[in-house]
Amino acid sequence: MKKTIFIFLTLYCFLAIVIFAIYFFSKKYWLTHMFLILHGAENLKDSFPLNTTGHSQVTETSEVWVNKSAGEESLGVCPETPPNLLGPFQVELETVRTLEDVRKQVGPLLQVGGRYKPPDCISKQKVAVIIPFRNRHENLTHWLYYLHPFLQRQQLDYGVYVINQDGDGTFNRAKLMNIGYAEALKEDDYNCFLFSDVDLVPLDDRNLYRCFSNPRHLSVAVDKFDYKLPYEKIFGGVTALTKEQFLTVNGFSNTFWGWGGEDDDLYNRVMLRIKAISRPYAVIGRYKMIKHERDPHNDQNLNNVKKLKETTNTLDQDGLSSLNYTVIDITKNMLFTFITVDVHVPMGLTKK
Ligand code: UD2
Ligand code: MN
Repeated sequence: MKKTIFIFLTLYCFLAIVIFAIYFFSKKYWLTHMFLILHGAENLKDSFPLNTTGHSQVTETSEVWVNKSAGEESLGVCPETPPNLLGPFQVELETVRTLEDVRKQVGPLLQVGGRYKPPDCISKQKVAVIIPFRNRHENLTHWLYYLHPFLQRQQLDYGVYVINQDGDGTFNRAKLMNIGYAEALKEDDYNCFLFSDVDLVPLDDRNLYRCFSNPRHLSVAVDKFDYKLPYEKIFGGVTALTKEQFLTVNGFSNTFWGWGGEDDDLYNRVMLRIKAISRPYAVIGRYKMIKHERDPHNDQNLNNVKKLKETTNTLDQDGLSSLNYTVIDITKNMLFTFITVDVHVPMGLTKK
């Protein structure tokens, strides 16, 4: 009898030890499990190194997870309304600014060529900002000083292309725009083109430098014109067209030499092919034009007025489809890509 009781007690103790052991190990597993869940590292437990244990390893692993989640693949699309806009802001153009000052101020956030992407979201559009240029360096410095922070507040994915007409032949703003379009597309798959005079500084960052469902005229209230449209059909200054819209109108005409008319011709093209434009409200589309005289070799060309009656006939032959030019030099710095081009000024217009 004693022997039976002894065997029974031994078995009982053995069973108790086994049950306790099972309980002990399973509890430890659940504790670890709960810790991982609380630290958001549950999905990484399989990657724990086998030969290390302890909290420091767990923490390190969960940090890796946090870093990964902050990477670009996990970024959301930028909101329709950028969250950090100022609305109206002060612009003063008296201070003498150098490119070096501007580079120090806004350069660190940019990539070579005046390129920028918002760090915390993915922009829906990729915007090429095209500036027609010759010998307006002071204007360009002011423009860069105000526009880079402005475009960044708007969370745009953008690049700035300054298209510099070589030589002193008659200026051709519209052809420089077409060249900017073609050259920017050689670099990246831009789907929106923002054409801006170098002397126009916006006064309200709710005026979004992106493309809309119709070609957009942005500079609706310029100080020089008393903050009013000088005429209803004006389409000069700052405009934005998607790649598709720009192709539909065959770009600008290449044959408007000298001052005037090229902007009205683009308006005609848009009205013939797309039939509508869009504009921001005048209270938002406000600008300062940096004061300037008419430049040399950019006299008003009365021939351009006559050409405006011909847009219907010229649209298909004259534009992106007939664009020819020679790139002389491409220079990139942190603030912009500077492309010097020979626009093939016709004989007889080379000096005036
Ligand atoms: C008006 C239009 C402009 C254009 C022009 C006629 C507005 C607000 N502006 O501007 O878009 O249609 O009439 O051509 O509607 N440029 C140089 N160097 C030169 C000459 C011109 O860089 O030697 C560039 C520069 O970007 C300048 C732009 O061309 O801002 C237009 O020339 P403008 O400023 O002399 O013409 P403006 O103010 O009469
Ligand atoms: Mn001007």
